[in-house]
Amino acid sequence: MATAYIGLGSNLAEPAKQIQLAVDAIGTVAQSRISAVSSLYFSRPMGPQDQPDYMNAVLALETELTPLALLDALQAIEQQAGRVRKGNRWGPRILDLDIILYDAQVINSERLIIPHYGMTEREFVLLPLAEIAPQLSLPSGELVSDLSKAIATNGLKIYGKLQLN
Ligand code: ATP
Ligand code: 87Y
Ligand code: MG
Ligand code: MG
Repeated sequence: MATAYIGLGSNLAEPAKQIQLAVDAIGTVAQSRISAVSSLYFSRPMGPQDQPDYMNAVLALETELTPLALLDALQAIEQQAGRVRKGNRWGPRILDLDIILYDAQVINSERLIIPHYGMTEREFVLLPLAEIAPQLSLPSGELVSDLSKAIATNGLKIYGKLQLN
């Protein structure tokens, strides 16, 4: 059994609702069980600014799926939510599910880079992750709580709670 940390993001079509629906859907993924879920966070868009504000969260998933099988399951949930990939990679989206960490594995393949390449610079990943796993270490040895204390909040705030059904 592995522990994967998944980042959730949405800035279209009632983002708070999309994040809760995604938590519900991840709860039905085969051979997997959600063991922790962060608060729901409001965040300002990072990268391209000409898009709506975001809702973000992070959850921990105990899973027997391989990293690629987990990516397939998460991409199916993105599709089911109605995500449409337009030309610009970092444009607005109804749902984004990224694998942040998968145990202490380091993966650099065409479809999958783990740890997620942006995790240490993104407050909307690090602060929710620190809420549920402050003592977690990255494969590099860095401690999540140390990284989260060093990052600017950029307006990130707790917006509400998510239900684990
Ligand atoms: P970013 O990756 O900067 O957060 P994004 O989430 O908007 O941007 P997507 O369009 O969701 O990017 O994904 C583009 C591709 O990234 C996917 O097709 C997937 O194969 C690849 N990818 C690589 N590493 C990961 C990962 N750790 N989690 C999810 N997707 C990944
Ligand atoms: N929340 C996000 O979930 C989010 N996600 C992104 C990509 O997955 C982007 C780009 C669109 N920004 C996001 N902002 C918030 N608040 C991330 C990015 C940051 C810096 C350089 C390039 C891309
Ligand atoms: Mg992303
Ligand atoms: Mg993504």
